[in-house]
Amino acid sequence: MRESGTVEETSRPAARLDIVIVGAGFAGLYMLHRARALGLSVRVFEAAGDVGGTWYWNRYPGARCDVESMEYSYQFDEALQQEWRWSERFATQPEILRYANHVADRFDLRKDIQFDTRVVGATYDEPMWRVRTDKGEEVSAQFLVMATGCLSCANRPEIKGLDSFAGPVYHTGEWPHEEPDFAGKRVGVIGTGSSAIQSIPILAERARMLTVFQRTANYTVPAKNAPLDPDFVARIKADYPAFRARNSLQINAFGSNLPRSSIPARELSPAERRAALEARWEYGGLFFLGAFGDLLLDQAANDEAAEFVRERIRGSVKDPGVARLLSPGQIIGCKRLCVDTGYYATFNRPNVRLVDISASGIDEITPQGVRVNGASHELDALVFATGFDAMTGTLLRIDIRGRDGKTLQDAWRAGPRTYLGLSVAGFPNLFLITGPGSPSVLTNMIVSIEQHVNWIADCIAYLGQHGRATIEAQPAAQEAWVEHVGAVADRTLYPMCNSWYVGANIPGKTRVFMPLLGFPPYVEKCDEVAAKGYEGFECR
Ligand code: N01
Repeated sequence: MRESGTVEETSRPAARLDIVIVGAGFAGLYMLHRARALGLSVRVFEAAGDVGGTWYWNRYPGARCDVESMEYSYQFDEALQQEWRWSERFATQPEILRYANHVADRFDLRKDIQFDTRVVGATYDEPMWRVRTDKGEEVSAQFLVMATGCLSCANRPEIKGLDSFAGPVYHTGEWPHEEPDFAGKRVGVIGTGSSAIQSIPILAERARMLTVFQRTANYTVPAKNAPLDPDFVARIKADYPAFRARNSLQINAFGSNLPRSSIPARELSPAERRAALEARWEYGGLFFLGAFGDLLLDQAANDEAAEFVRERIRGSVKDPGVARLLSPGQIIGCKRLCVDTGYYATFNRPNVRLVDISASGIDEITPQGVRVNGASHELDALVFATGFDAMTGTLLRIDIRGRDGKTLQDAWRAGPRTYLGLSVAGFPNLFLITGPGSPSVLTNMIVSIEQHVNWIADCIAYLGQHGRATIEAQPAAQEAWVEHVGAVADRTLYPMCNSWYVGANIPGKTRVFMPLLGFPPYVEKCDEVAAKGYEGFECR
């Protein structure tokens, strides 16, 4: 692991490179590994002080993954997947960060990573990209790969008086390395998404008083987390590739241990529907959404699952008024489903208070606390669990300019437009890893990352073998792809609520359903495009 605050001695190549990679999370680390194997000169720029991406920043209390740990890891190296040992069914943030560090050490990746350096701009100056950093440095590279993550631009809502607050203010997505001491403190949490739902039960144990400001109640299902059973691990490790292959055939690229049911709710009796929901609730985790084949396609099927969760909330929360406020009304699963340990029961604690801001919002933040509907809530510390400008935020805050100086901001004014979520017309040799228009956030991210990195590495190798210097998406192929992504989403209930999938959490953001549903057909399409000599791309 890297000593914090130091810059590794590197075998830094000259400022003219084959490839620049932005980000040293799981995407950047593997892209670096593949680029090296191709013999390319490469540098990774990373804004953080070390590797890990989302798991470096999101170190709030209770942070853990909602994809099972036996699946949330790389599969490109059999020895790596055999030797690493996870301790729990759902891994904690510190354990996942240790894994990222292990990978960086094992493959000697750090020597090509420049930490504490943010890329602020990149301009295509044919045939090279000129990449600028916040340290005033400029390098040029033939290829530019954005491994910047989908949830890496913290959403800090503008609330009147925020700067006046006398105590410390935290954001779950940029949590300090030194754990804040909340003992004896009155702590406020704004937001009730996944980050809040994981951290609230722990903050409630640490703080004297915890006040939760809720704009929209969210559905969450119990994780049923537990130490990993050694026999279960041994069975998977006996043929890890087969387990990976089964998972990659799932719509979300995970969960073959309990696949999504293919039977629509209407073909089941009421007792069978109830039994399916109960079994999945007991199993724990995101599997709940797989209870019916049409849970995210049919309103009636969805209503039944939603009502099942509301019943569980009424069963857990003693105060009926609080239970009512915690009960969501929207489609279940159309905002990302949350996975928790003890969330609803936390509201039975005498030191936890729920404040409904759905109608009034927050009036203002004062030096002493938060005012809602004229009532003051006095606080010593404030936690923003307000999420991210998802999928596009991190890319658009970098000044990326393609052919003829056209900015990415301009190209995406009406929402992100990509071909395969990998490439943007007018931006030659720019690759996005898990970009909008790819399955990304609707899948096991590490599986999607590996698929993208493999595709990009193969593409770069192909260009070299065929004496081509550039690849660029054709505008017509891109338009057809954007239409396809929208059409797939429109067949489901997904676009119907105000989720970050459609950008609804960011005022003024164009409403577009950004990820593509369905991992297996997507992989098939990417493979077909490559097999046809990069169909839909211009290679010169
Ligand atoms: O963010 P969110 P998150 N005033 O956007 C509220 C992944 N993740 O960091 O719903 C008041 O989900 C907002 O309210 P509303 C996962 O993909 C995974 O929790 O917009 N409130 C909402 O309640 C997840 O989906 C894991 O009305 C405001 C909350 O803040 C994604 O990251 C763990 C507000 C934001 O919820 C993001 O999760 C954590 C305002 N101005 C995260 N603005 C796991 O693997 C926003 N809110 C388990």
